[in-house]
Amino acid sequence: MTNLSYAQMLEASARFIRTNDDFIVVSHLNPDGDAISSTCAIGWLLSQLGKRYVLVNEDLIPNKFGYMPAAASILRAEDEAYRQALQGAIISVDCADFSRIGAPSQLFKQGVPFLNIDHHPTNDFFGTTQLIQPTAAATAQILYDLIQKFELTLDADCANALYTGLMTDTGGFRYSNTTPQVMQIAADLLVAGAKGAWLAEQLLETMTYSQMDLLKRALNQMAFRANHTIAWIVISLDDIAATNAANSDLEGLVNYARNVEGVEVGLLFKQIAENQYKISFRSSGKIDVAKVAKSLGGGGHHRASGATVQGTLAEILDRVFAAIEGESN
Ligand SMILES: [Mn+2]
Repeated sequence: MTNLSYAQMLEASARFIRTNDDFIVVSHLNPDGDAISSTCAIGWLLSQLGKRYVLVNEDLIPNKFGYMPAAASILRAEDEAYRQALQGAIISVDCADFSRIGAPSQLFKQGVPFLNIDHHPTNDFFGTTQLIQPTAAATAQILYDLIQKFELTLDADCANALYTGLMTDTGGFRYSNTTPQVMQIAADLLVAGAKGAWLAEQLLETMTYSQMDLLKRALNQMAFRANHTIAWIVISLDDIAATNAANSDLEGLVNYARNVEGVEVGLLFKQIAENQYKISFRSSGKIDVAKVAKSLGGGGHHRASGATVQGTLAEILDRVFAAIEGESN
């Protein structure tokens, strides 16, 4: 933990970037729009400052993010270029805890300077320098503030990246985290050249065939309990194989459960192994699903969280519903 104010953390982070020359930038596995755009935005900042850096992620970057030029340069942990860059200072973006970095972290050297930039309230302040702002809608919002510490002019590439993170983490500027400040930053990014309508079409409207196929299966077997206040969807390994769905094709699926009238918690159970499920929680606000997820070994935000749980589906359903009921009392 740190007692620094947000302004002091921004100052310390700017100093961290100025005083190091070589960087490794990482984000969480199964990266979403905010993770990828934040990685790209840090890359943009470091390139503007003439620093040496590599961007790396455990997973492949979905093609739909290819409009961010830096996305193509994001390495995998097994890439030689990554192994050669391992002396650098580390910057992690959008990771609530160290384990979320996944495979790239296994090669980190002990004792290197480590800047942890994130907006998850469950962030455990790993690293040597922290820039944590739980009231920020997205890590991209924090990066916008950080970039202001340098005398740089935003260009369209950086604006598109930051806008991507803001737009995706606010559900298209609809969630309660869409503050006046978020809209002011978004307006500034549009002025700087972000293609707002195109990004919304590309990231929020367009569906892949696999995504639609999977959605048909998901809706067919959506189930309810507790007077229709809880709705859930199970996606099995068979569903994923039959529809040839990528991780990114499951994005947003949980919202169909949450969006049903009267539902307080929507859940998605995604099978990842015979007896292992990744659970996504979405709350309409009454129930703090960050606490529910944390009680199951996961984490996240008040209205959106996740956990990975071992057991048979029947056992897991029992545990999860008990945890939700415990939180709603
Ligand atoms: Mn985020």
